[in-house]
Amino acid sequence: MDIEVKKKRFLKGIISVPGDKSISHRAVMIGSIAEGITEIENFLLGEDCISTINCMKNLGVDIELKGTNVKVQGKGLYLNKSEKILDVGNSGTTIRLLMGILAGQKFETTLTGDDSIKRRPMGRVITPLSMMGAKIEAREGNFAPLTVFGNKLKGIYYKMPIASAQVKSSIMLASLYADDKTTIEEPYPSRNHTELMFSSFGAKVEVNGTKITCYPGYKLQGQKVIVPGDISSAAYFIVAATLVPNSEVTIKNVNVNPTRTGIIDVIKEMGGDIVLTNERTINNEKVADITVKTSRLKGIEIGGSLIPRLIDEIPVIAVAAVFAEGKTVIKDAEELKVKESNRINTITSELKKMGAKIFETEDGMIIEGTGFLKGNTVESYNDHRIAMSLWVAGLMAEGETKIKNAECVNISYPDFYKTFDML
Ligand code: SPQ
Repeated sequence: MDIEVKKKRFLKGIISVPGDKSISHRAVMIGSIAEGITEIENFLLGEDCISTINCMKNLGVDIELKGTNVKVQGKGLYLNKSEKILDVGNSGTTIRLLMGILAGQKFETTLTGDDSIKRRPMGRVITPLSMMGAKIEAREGNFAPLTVFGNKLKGIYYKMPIASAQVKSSIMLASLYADDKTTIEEPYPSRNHTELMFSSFGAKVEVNGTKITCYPGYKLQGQKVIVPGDISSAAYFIVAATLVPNSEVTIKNVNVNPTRTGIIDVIKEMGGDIVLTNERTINNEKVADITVKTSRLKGIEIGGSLIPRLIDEIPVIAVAAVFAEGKTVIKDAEELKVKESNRINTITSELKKMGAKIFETEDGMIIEGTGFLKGNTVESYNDHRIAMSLWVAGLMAEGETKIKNAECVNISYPDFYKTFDML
């Protein structure tokens, strides 16, 4: 499906965005290996999270989905062998976290996914899980399809070469099956939803700076989980309301976990007007309403420990940078090359087609703020974050912008275009 978007004169309204993708995945997986019932409210009905539900069902877990409510009948740590090859679709979170659970099972499981998943590196999870005692056979040792042979696991100390919540979470899940404690050290803190959910389900986790220690032997007990709105989805409204003239948009009930709020810090540092109200804590996660008004932006430098806090928002930050005064430099973001698409390359090439002065670097991009884009036909590369970023670019471009393969937003935000049209 192709979609067309035109320049907007203003955006006004109060909206909410769907449930957080990272938390939705984790609630189903952790609920599945807990004891008793886990009830999830405001679950994200995106294709990625549905892939997680389907995989867990194939592993013998009873899961009922009614609207955005999910009821998981926990099986405890040990699941049933799947009769089928598990298909994770487009979801990196599903395959990498699931590998951690499967490493400790008493059977083997084969996992595969779509063309994008088959290109994404799995060695980063295979290495620590193998150190724990799992046997994993993967195409070229690094790619799906892959088979995880469950085994008795041992606790390890693992220093992660990259900050990745998926690698950390995969090891944490495997640690539940280990004979002793496991400590993981990250170069910078990545999103900590697994740590917070482990604690609320009764697992023992200690966090000391960038070191996380998990202890086996604690019973996980099913919980009620209310999933807050996804800040990665809110990011498109934050940037659009900042850029489009005469705008004021409030996004209600957004997860503002400090490991995810890099987008707010960056847009504020660029000169954006963002106010958080109604701040509260639900299921250990911070939640707030976010109000954004049109502002003039200036270019800044983004790198270091900020990167894991806004990794998925970098394509839409690049759009903001086009309309900022001066130069924006994004560095230390090589991880973008191994997402659903090579996001350094894809956002750069498509914004260039719209007339942006944006240049690819080894670990990020440089954007000269020209304050101008012209509509053109652009490609999503079947990457939901690229499609949504290009939509925001289209709201600011002269003329019409046509986004090809725009239905990929279904991965994380099926009502994305509809919600924008409401404003
Ligand atoms: O699940 P997937 O496909 O990896 O999704 C993405 C996204 O843009 O939605 C990345 F492509 O988000 C990741 C994120 O980049 C979700 C995630 C998580 O839930 O733990 C962590 C980040 O990945 P990583 O590799 O830095 O751990």
